[in-house]
Amino acid sequence: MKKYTVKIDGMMCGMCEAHVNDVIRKTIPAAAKVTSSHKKGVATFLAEDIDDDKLIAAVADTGYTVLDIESEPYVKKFFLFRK
Ligand SMILES: [Cu+2]
Repeated sequence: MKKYTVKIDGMMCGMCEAHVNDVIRKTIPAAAKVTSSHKKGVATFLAEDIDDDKLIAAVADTGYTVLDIESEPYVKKFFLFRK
C-alpha cells in the first residue's frame, strides 16, 4: 500500500474537491481514504500501484490539471509497535 499525494491545479471550492474525489474513485476503484483540499491544491489517497497517465487524463477530462504525483510507502500504525 502506498500513500499518494497528487498536486492538482484548478480546485476553487468544496464542489471541486468532490469532483476530484469522484474522478479518483472512478479511475482507481481500489483507492481508499480519498480526500482533496482546494486550499492546499492537493488530493491524497491510499492504493497499490496506479496508472499515473490514466489518472492524469481522467483529472484533465474533469477540468483540472495534475501538476505532480508523489507516493510514499504507507505503513499502518500498528506495524510500528511490532517487534
Ligand atoms: Cu469549485
